[in-house]
Amino acid sequence: MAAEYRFSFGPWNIHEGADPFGPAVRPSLEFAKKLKMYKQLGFDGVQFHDDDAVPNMEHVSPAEMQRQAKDVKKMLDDEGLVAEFVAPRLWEDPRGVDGGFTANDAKCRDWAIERLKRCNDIGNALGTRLRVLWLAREGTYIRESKNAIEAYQYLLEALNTLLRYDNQCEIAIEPKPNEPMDHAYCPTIGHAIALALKSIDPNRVGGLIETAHALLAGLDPADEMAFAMSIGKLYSVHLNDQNGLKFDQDKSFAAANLRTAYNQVRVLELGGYPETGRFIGLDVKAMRTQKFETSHKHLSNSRTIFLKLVEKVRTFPRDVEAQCIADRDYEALELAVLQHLMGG
Ligand code: GLO
Ligand code: MG
Repeated sequence: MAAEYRFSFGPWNIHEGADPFGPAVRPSLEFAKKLKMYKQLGFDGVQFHDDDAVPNMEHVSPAEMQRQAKDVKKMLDDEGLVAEFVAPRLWEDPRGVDGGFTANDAKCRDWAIERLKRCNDIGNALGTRLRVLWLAREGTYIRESKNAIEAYQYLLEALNTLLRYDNQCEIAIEPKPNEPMDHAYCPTIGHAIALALKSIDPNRVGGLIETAHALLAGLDPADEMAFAMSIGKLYSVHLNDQNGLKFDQDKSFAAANLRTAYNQVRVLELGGYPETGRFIGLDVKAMRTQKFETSHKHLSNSRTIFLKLVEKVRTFPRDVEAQCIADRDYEALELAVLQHLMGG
């Protein structure tokens, strides 16, 4: 019996539809109501920003923060859900305006490290060891504004500080090449893993690969995943899709390119990802035009298509594949893949 995939998403994936050019178009759904939808949609894991769990974390004592996080853990337990990870949301605070870990202002760097520690404590209260670092504003709008060599050293120091602070936590770096910054540090999984290997505990640092981010870097998401898996460092994924080089679209999985999606599933299957017990995370947005009542469909649709693609990978005729490879007839292999995807 093959291991089952487990799915997760973050509460921000059910959203009001605001974009940089216009306000919200749908009402908000309160957190408790979102939690109720997880199981119905086929999901077992919840991805968190630290302030998704404790919204006023910057303004309460450590004890109060723990208390509130424990309340959220109770809500998860009641719904039969688990927290997949917690990520420090450094990018919305005024002190993170110039990045946190790589800010030019030492006071802002200190704040970022403190916030990372508090994020970690929230993670423990929620019952997850995994921390995700999406390095949103760690980069520049203008290269001359920072010393990039120093910036990478600051990032490494942030990793090491967290590893020392909690000897059980695991860290997944989520690379992205741009947006909101013009140029972000750690644009690819290669950068993330180089830092991981240089850290004081390489066994506890890996990556989370998001489809759209790899595409924005001009790379193939399946190959990025393969690279991480080849050294046991794929700690999570953010599956979605992206229609070329434009803003980060977070479209439903496979919506723009079915073949690229198929290859991500194929590589997850080849690498035995479900056996690792790690989650298939989604990071998808509903289209802005979607009505409130159906503004969760992008989640269940992405999961449905993922599972259909698992079937496609598992039923691809291995004998045909082997023969094409033996004959070095890659045109025949290409046709076989396309026909298989098209159902015959
Ligand atoms: C944005 C990122 C973002 C992160 C999330 C978790 O481009 O994909 O959604 O995944 O904040 O850290
Ligand atoms: Mg993401």
